[in-house]
Amino acid sequence: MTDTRLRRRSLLGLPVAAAAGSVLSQVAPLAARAVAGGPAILKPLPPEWFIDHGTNAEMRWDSVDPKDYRTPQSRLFVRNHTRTPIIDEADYRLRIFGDGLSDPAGVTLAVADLRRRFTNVEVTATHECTGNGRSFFTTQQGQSVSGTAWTLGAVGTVTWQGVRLGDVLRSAGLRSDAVSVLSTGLDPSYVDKGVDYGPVRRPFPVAKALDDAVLAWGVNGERLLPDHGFPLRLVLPGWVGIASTKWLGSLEVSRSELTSPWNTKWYNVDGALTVNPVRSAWELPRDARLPAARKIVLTGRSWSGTAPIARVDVSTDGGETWSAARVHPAPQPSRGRGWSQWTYVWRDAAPGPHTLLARATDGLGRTQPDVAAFNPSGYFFDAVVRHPVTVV
Ligand SMILES: Nc1nc2c(c(=O)[nH]1)N[C@H]1C(S)=C(S)[C@@H](COP(=O)(O)O)O[C@H]1N2
Ligand SMILES: [Mo]
Repeated sequence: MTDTRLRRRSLLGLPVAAAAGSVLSQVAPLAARAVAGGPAILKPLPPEWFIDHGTNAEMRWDSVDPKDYRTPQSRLFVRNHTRTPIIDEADYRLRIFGDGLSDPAGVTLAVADLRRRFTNVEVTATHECTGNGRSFFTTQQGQSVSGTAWTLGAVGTVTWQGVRLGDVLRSAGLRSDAVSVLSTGLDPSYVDKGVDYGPVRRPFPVAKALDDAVLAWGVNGERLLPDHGFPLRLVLPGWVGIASTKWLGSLEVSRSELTSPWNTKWYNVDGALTVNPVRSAWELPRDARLPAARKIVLTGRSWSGTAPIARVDVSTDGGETWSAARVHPAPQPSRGRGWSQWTYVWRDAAPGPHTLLARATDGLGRTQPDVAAFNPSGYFFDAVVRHPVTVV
């Protein structure tokens, strides 16, 4: 579907000149405007918390507080295809339409309607970009890939507040033969090498919508920040970050398979990517200098898109020998959607350089390989990362 802004406005059934008088009104979608000439990300990005990648910002693992299971929204990574739009909640409506509904004209809902009419739910889940770890294809495997050179910080774990998408679709008249839902964002169109691909949008199966998808207005008990999708975003727990459309403008429900470049051209390796792989990170800077001690307490986290982490094995000698880390019980049981924290006590470490490794295995036996499967876009780097440190 070619979802031009004009079409979106007319679908919403609201006047085109919503922001009459402003130059932005000619280019910005209804109820959304990017800050022309301003930063692509609006929240503060202190360098001790974030690595700046332009329109994207990566969480520094060495800034993670081992006492805090969840990632504060202020510290959550940001991945923007274009820039964060400012949306006025008073004007905002979510449009749900399509031939997968008993009345294809569908429904229009404000966030307040969702909050009032449907059971409010919370889901704690690890939220991660498909390209997390991408830079290691190059630095660890010598391969050249395109895209943001994330290390391992395009990930966080948060508790989302919202309503079940399944409840909303059923109340909107979901037909039993509906198969596909296409979510579309209200951010500016994505233009790459002179081609305008339209706004970020991605289809997913009705089965996922009915399983555990959430329409979220909150994170960790706060309202969503503009950068994370205010006033409403989609959340597909356990799935690749691109599946969780921010600034959700519409949901098209269809009796036939819908597609978009975001599941055919991008985020696709022999098929659209859906469930996140298993990965692990140390809560340390790269090249950390660790003061010599009889016991050095090391911490980290591991996560998987499908199941809770069952075990984590670590090596402090570049992979020669391995020991089990102590995996902490999850404080936020939520169908095992969140990450696991772990601790390893490193005894009698000799001064000098060392390479730390961590390999997690989830409850379905999925684990981390030594070498990640190459793909030119550098998705799903799930190999064990070699983490250099020096004991001083
Ligand atoms: N509308 C819209 N939704 C989007 C994106 C975007 O650019 N526009 N980026 C996607 C990608 S690739 C990721 S990884 C997550 C990032 O969510 P966050 O910025 O809230 O951490 O949002 C997804 N949803
Ligand atoms: Mo992403």
